[in-house]
Amino acid sequence: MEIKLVKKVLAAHDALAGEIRAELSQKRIYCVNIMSSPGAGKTTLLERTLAGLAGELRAGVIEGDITTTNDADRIARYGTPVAQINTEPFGGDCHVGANFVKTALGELPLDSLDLLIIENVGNLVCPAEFDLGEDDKVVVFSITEGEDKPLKYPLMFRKSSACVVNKLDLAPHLDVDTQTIRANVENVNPKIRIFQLSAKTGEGLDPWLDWLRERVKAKRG
Ligand SMILES: Nc1nc2c(ncn2[C@@H]2O[C@H](COP(=O)(O)OP(=O)(O)O)[C@@H](O)[C@H]2O)c(=O)[nH]1
Ligand SMILES: [Mg+2]
Repeated sequence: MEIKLVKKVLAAHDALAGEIRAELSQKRIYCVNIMSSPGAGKTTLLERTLAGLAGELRAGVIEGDITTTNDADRIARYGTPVAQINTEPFGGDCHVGANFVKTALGELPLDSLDLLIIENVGNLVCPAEFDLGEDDKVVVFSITEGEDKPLKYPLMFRKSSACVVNKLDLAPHLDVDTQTIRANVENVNPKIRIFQLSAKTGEGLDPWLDWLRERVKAKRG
């Protein structure tokens, strides 16, 4: 009985994700869902990305957090349309659900966007389980998290088209081997595209921006 109910809820969720995908496709908006542990650098990467693509691509952002509007406030400074989702009033979900995205879409000027970025709730497990109608999932992984985490939390890496290995500027101060991180990410997903960069300094950002430009262009047709 209980299992049937869970199946029904998940089917309803996936149907909603399908509606979102259809709506975004019809409007030719490329959508990327950015996921990571708390603090890996999603918002900092977004800030760099928005600055790097300013005047070139029209971006909108959906900010997912359990509570606070901190990240939406950071993004709004770039003049980017942003919709904040807080999950706390609805049980404090550890991920963004398709229902939240559907509501947030109503707050964004979709007819004037090329690119929609969803910053998911900080969590290395749950967000990977949900289809949001996005074109790509991307995992941000900070080199401070430990080389073995892609092996221990493989689902997010498996589901992602790209992995941004962040905080490269800290490498000289840490006992961490970035090649081992790379090998571990590729071990769980041999097809994943890996970008090594520092969202703080901007080092290594260009290949990531180029990848996004290509994806947006492909969606525009
Ligand atoms: N040294 C360093 N710190 C970073 C980098 N990217 C983000 N941070 C810092 O990490 C903390 C969390 O970043 P934030 O973007 O809020 O992470 P989020 O929780 O994933 O959105 C902040 O103090 C950032 O300044 C980076 O590339 N290098
Ligand atoms: Mg954030």
